[in-house]
Amino acid sequence: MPVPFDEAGHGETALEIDHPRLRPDVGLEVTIAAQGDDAITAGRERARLGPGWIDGDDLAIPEDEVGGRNRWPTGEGKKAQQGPGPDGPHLKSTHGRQWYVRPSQVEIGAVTMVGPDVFPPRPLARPHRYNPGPSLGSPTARPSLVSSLMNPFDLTIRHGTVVTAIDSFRADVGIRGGRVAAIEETLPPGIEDVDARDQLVLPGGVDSHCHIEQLSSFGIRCADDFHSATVSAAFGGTTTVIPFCAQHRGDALPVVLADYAERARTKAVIDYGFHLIVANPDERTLATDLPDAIGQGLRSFKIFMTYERTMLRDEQILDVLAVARRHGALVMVHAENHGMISWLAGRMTGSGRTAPRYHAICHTRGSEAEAINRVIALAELADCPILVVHVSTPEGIQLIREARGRGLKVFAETCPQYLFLTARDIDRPGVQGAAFCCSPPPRDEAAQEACWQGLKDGTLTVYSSDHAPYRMDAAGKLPNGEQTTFKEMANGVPGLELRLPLLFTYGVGAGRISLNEFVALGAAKHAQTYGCFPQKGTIAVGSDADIAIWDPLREVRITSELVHDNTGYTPYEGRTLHGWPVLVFSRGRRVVEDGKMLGQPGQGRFVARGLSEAMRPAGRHVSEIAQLEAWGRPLDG
Ligand code: DUC
Ligand code: ZN
Ligand code: ZN
Repeated sequence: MPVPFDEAGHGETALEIDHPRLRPDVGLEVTIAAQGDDAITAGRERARLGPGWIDGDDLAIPEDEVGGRNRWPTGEGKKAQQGPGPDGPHLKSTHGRQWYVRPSQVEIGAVTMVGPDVFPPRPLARPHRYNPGPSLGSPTARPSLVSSLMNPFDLTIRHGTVVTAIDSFRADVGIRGGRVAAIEETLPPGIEDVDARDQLVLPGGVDSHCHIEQLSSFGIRCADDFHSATVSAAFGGTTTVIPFCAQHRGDALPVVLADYAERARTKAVIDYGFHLIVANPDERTLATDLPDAIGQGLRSFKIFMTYERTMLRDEQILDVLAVARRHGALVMVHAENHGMISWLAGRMTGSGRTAPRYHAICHTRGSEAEAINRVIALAELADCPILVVHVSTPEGIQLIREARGRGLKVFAETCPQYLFLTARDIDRPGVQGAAFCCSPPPRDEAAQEACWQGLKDGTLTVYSSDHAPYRMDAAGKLPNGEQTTFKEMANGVPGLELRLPLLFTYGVGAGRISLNEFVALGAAKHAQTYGCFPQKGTIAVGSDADIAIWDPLREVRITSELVHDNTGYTPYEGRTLHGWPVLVFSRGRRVVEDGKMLGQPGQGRFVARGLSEAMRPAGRHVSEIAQLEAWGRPLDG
């Protein structure tokens, strides 16, 4: 049934259905595709029916907020009304979802009745209750008995649309002792109340790939310390970061770990975990230090297949994979073929081609694809899950898709720079392009599209910033000023703060992903994959009250002055974003409000992570290893 839209793109798609099976506890699932000038949004929408009439205003988007470029409705944007029409049960559902251009037509497809099990009775809170157990530490500032009798909650967030990775619903959220204590349609007042009407109540973002206060193998310290980086993250709606403790050749892991732990402890304003960069997999590291670190809740290692000073040989990669498999950790892989890159770089610099744009030439797509292919084979041999970080190419994504299709546990990540930048950004006069140099480099529009597709179909598991902050000066990317060659430039771009707002605008706002996918890619899947779900990454009873309240209509023009990291620039300068986190809580404490930082250095806590499903080996041996088992002489036997 085509539904016309008026010229201005304003209007409502009204769907009226009479159905003999309509009951108050039965839902309705409708397939919808909207066609517009240059955009299509398609999806299945579910209208939830309560007894009698649902208050239209509650679920509705005001008419003037629907349609129009760069405008989108709040929440799922459904109106659903049900009531006893003149001829018996009658449903009217008005749909207004996430179109950002003016749709000329909306096609209503299949209409299916779905049973009460799909829409459990109110309260709408998902039945996510978990016992945090002793490892999560004791909650902060428990209210006294008297105050908890008078005010059951320290804080109640009211009237908002709560969005998790799988669900969106109207609810009040009650917070006590730093955790979510109740999610109900209506809750009693807290000691504090926040009105989130017309706003989205989202889990704080989890950024599982960022470099903070990290010492590079060339001895350059990142521009951000744990204070500036976590402040910047919080302003962008992120409440948990997982940066790296970087071991260099010759470093003993416990010393490295203690150093980063101390730096973070006194400065972080939001919670943090750590991955380990393993560049020195000697016997002690493998036998003692990595297992010990896992025991302390550092359940992920990053290894490099390139860079002279950090890359591991295939045998070393297998050693690390074997430890991860045995003790339960996830191995993150920087997959680029070192030989291909350095051979090309030699040719370039040898002939005076040293400008930033040659960085993008040297890091060919093939070098990413070769390394991904190889590390998948290594992971298959070791029967150990891996996560390929910062994937940038269609070829790499396809290899990961195929590996997953074969049942291998190969997870992957992409980052803002591969969705929103291209190699053309690097191609600027002089050394200006250095601001956009990261490894792998941004590619082209086709690669961007492949990354979107990978996020959409689940080939790419998480969306992280890979915040690698360096200033555009001699202390950062330009050690030799204007004469700096692309080989001497520190690799990386800032992104902690804008990661989520960019995805909101170009993902949710553009109709590429749903709000639930936004939460999944920006928060939930990070926590699930890296072993801190549902403490982090969702809004559920028992979860840490890490919550970002987003104003979906807030328009923000990006400038370097607006962003709070220490690089002094942003690759996204001049863009206008739509949708912004306006109030951010970390374990129930306000950290960002009205553009002000309220968090204190040192209030962030270390998050010890546990075993996740992603870390469990698939339990599939290549035929030769299976043969060893059949002979009763397993690999380690
Ligand atoms: N790899 C990263 O993960 N970040 C910055 C640079 C790099 O090579
Ligand atoms: Zn890397
Ligand atoms: Zn990185």
